Amino acid sequence: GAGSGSGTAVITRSKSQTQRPSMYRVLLLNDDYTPMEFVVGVLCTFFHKTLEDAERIMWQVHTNGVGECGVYTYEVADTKVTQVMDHARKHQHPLQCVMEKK
Ligand code: NFA
Repeated sequence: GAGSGSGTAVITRSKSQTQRPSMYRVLLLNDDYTPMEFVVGVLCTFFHKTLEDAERIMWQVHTNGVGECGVYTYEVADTKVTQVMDHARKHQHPLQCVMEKK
């Protein structure tokens, strides 16, 4: 380090003034039972997708097993996951919604 007597200098590189928040992907997972129309409704209602985008994302989840609903800050992503999981449970569908750090 740069303690007295070492004869070496420490050069510090300070971080930028402003910090952007970490972003989180909200994902839907495929299952064999949740109706396709229910998933499209979830995407329109909770993620404000157009019917066209909602249908595209639903088919992507159905085909690939997973698909992205949106990218949000932690608190917003966490709220969306809770809303979707509560909605699915209320309708007795096994739909799973999760978040992951980008
Ligand atoms: N795989 C479900 C079905 O065939 C549809 C579905 C799509 C479920 C996307 C969950 C997520 N009914």
